[in-house]
Amino acid sequence: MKFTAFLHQKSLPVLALAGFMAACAGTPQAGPVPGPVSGPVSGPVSTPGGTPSPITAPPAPVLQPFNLSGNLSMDAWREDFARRAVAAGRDTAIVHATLASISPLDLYLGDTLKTAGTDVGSQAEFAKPIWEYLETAVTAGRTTGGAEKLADLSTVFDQIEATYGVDREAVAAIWAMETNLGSYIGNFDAANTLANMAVEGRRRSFAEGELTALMKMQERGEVSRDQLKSGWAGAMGQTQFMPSTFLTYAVDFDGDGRKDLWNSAPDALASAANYLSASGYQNDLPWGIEIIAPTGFDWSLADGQDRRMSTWTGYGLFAITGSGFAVPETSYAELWLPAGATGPKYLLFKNFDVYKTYNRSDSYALAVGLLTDGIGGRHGPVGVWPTDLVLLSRRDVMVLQDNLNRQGFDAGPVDGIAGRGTKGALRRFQAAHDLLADGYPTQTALQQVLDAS
Ligand SMILES: [Ca+2]
Repeated sequence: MKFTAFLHQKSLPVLALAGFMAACAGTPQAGPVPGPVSGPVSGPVSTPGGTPSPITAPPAPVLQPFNLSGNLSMDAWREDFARRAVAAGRDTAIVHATLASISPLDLYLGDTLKTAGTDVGSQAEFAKPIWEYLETAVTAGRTTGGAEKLADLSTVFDQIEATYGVDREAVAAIWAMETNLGSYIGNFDAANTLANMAVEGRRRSFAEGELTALMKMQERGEVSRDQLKSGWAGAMGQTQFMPSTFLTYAVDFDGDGRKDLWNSAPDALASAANYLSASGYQNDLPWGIEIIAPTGFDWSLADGQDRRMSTWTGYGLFAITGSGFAVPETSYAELWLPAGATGPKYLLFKNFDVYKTYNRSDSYALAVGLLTDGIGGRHGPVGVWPTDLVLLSRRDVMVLQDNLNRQGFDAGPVDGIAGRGTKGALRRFQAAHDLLADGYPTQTALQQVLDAS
């Protein structure tokens, strides 16, 4: 009950703060009310004998007033959130230090609503054809740079593999993908970008949870306030950890007593390996294997279901490199067609889903997978991307989703994002109409759906 104690402090700024908070929250509290106290209180306590006993608990520090941020919504949110943080037991000085310098960012609170921070559809993984995304994500610089890092830091990677059971190429691929191997870690203040996200509102609960984690990181003495740099969405350091992930998975691998994901590559890489390991990484299986299939293969089997490798080989699939599948017959994989039946095709294993714990997009996970292979000297894909296909705009996708839903093929919400739900509905439509059932949303496929309406 530190909040009660802090209200008892008779300083004008706190009284003003309490009145302001009551006005904002609409609660019937006009000022500091000495209500029931269940925790330690400051001030003399009378004993039955009438003799004052000494104070046993130190007085809770007063939360200093904040300077105005320049945005009224931000100021009101901050007063309320700071009060709740202190009430929940956060250190008063750290609450203040975390929130004192926040200010509105155009990215979140500008007039033009260029809210890249909250609009999934505007993220690069979803907006471009997958081959355009991969052109910028899987570059020669990242694969050769990653291979050089494996050589430069071979001892560290030996220790990471031994400790966490995660392949070095996979860790380096995440590093390459997230911050270009530590060369760009973002220059936002994590507290400020998360505060802006909270004020913007659509992800307020998430952002407040991450701010709380940021405060706990400081309370533990693992980080200092001034080092908390992040990307625009609050992910920090060379392997881009959100504060809540940091709290659970960050490690001090170089042994200097600090979990420095910003400046220490060993700390950042071991933390990423720790996270991948906890997410279920399997070091005896690949993330995926590019395949080719016999003529007349039923592409509707790319339905998101895991099947045994013995089943896939029975259907006639084999590795495009010509070698056999170097995985157990009893292992499970999913057939995935990132660009339909005419593009590169993959069997995906558990590690693909592990990559998606970093970023839930399939395109992201494919980029990490291709970087994993490329850093290991195996460059893919062998197949050619069908760049001649005419893809759908976001508006076209909404028309497709709406028409699939009307015809009883559940495409999910009409959101203009051709995710797995939409592709699955299209695949079922195609199968029902004896069309090539690869579920890939092209202009041709849209026209077929419209013609059937
Ligand atoms: Ca360290």
